[in-house]
This record gives sequence, C-alpha cells and structure tokens, in this order.
Amino acid sequence: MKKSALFLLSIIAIGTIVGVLSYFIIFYKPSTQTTTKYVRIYVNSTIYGSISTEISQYEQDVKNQGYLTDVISWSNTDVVQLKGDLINAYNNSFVGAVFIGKIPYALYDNLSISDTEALYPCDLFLMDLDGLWLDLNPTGDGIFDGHTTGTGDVYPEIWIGRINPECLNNLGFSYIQAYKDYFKKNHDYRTGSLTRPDQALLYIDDDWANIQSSMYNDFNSANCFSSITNIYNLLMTTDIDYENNQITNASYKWVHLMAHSWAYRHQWGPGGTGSEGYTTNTEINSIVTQPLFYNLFSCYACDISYTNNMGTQYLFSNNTLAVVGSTKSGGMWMISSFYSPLGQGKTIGESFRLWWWNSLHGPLDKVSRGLTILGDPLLTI
Ligand SMILES: [Ca+2]
Ligand SMILES: [Ca+2]
Repeated sequence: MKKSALFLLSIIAIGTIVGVLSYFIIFYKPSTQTTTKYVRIYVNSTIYGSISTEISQYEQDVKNQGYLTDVISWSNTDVVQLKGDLINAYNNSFVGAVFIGKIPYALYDNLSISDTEALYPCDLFLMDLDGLWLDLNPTGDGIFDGHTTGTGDVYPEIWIGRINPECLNNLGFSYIQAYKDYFKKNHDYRTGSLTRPDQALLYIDDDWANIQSSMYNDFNSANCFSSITNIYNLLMTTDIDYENNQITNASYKWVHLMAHSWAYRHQWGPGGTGSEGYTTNTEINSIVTQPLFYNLFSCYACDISYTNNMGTQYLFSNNTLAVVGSTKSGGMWMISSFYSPLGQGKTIGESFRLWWWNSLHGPLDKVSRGLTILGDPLLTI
C-alpha cells in the first residue's frame, strides 16, 4: 500500500474513533435504575363507600405526585395483622402508608425502662418493620413493652399518617362531612387554591423561653421557611395572644408550638399551671384557625386514644392539613433533623421518618416514642 493511501486510511480510522467517542460523550447517558415509590392507602371499610369519590381524587393526586398506589379497604382491628400486611408489602420501593378512618394502633408500656407513665399509642410500631417488639409483663396481653434491634434495627423503614375525625364528638356535623371537608382542602392545597405565605411561627411558652435562641437557630438553620416569627416573651405568650393573634393569622403556613398540655388543652404560664390561661379542645374546634400545619411540642396533644384530643381537633379545624405531635409526654427535639429534609422538598412523612435517625433523640428516647403524624404525610411545604 502506498504511503499516501495508508495515511488516508489512518485519518479515516482516527476520525471514526473520535466520532464514536464524541457521540458517547455527547449523547450517552448511563442507565439509572429509578424505582417508582409506592404508597399504600388504607381506608376503613365502613366509610369507604361514603367517601369513594374523595378517595379516588386523593389517589389520583398521589399518583400525580409520582407514586404508585394501592387503596386497601381495611376492616381488621388487630394492629399486629395490620403490621403483617405492611411487612408483606415491604420492599425497597414501599415508602409509607396513609390511614383513613379508624385503623388500629399499638399500645406501648414504658414500664420496662422505669417510666411510670401510662400506656400510649405508639405509631413507631407500624413504621419500624424489622425491629423486634416484645409483649411481656404479662406476656401476650397485646400491650408492647420492649423494643430492640432484633434482626434489623429500631429505626423506621416507612412513615405513616392518620386521617381520622372519629375520635372527635364535638364537630357539630357528620364524620362523613369531616372527611369530605378534609379531602377538599387537601386537593385545594395540592392544586394551589389553598395557599399561605412561606412563613412559620415559633411560639414558645415560659418554661422553654430560656432556650428560645437555640430553638430559633436550630429551626432557622434548616432553611425551611423564608421567615420565622419567634415569640417567647413570658407575659406575651398567653392563651389570649395565641388564640386571638396567632392561630387566626393567615400569614403563617406552619406553627411550631412549645407549650405544656394535656390531651384536651394547652396550659399557659410557668410550670404549665394555666396561670396564663388555657387553650382547650373546644376552643380549637370553634376558632377559625388559619395556619395549615402544626408541630406541637405539647405533651399528650396527639393522644389519639383520647376523645377530642388536641391534635385531631386542630386537624379538623378550618384549613389544617397536618399535625405532628405526641401521644405521650414529650415532643420533637433536634427539630432541624425534621425541617431540613422538609425544606429540601421531601414530604412530611419522609422528613419525619428521617428525623428518627437523628443522633440524640431517636426511637430509644422515651421523649420521642409517642411522636406521630395526624393528617396527610404526603404533603410538602
Ligand atoms: Ca427498622
Ligand atoms: Ca407565657
């Protein structure tokens, strides 16, 4: 072969190689294995027929969020059977479950860790699918009193959230209407016709006023809201101010409250004696509340075993979409571990699930163990 022909062939060969390489560099995208996330929506079978239109709309809204869904008409009252159903469904795409209507919950007894507190509903039982939950003292009475790593870990694999007005008896209208109203505001929020400014209220009553700056800094560091109003003045934080000036204020999307409580009322003032007034469940029921979300650092406020508990009362008051709070004494510490993922666009449920993995106040801290979500855990802010 002549040298010139060889040269020409070399040029063609090099050109071909460069061309193929360029194609790969410009057009080739490595295949990514994206698993579509999967959500189970459990609806109590006795109400399903009456709210099927609302459930269909809700399921479509969740699909529009990008999830695969199943709606399950549920009638079993045994929480262990319910957990078995969650475990059966569990795989790496199953992220959480929404419970609509009366769906069973576990009761937990802290006696084994020398805490004399009464039994409390423990939704961590339904979120931790691979830890070991023990029913001893006495064995088999259906009340759990031990929680260890087992063959997995004590942390939650999935999130859950409850939408159930049936622990209220003071609404003044039917439960079916309460469900319909809830799903209407939920759809309105998802479609942009129910909105609030990107602002939060941090409202701290007397006994935590001395740590207000660290609470504010932890909240603010999460970059979740464009502004946070921090109210902690000892004499300003009262039932009158909270009811008349704060939860009636439509400039707040989210309220983070630190106030002493029982399941049926907040008790304002030092020591939680009520010396600065009470905000009761019936007041929350009658006030036209304006914020859309609440995180209640308020003992027992979300005790779903209590008729007319504060958390459920907030949830079915006017525009409220979700409430985070505790079924027992305690509440959420390390709040940036919750608000940071929320600020990154994650759902309330996933932000809550991730919060449990924080370094100080996880599943083994009795202060944390009553935490739960009332409302739709699939909402984002
Ligand atoms: Ca686990
Ligand atoms: Ca006060």
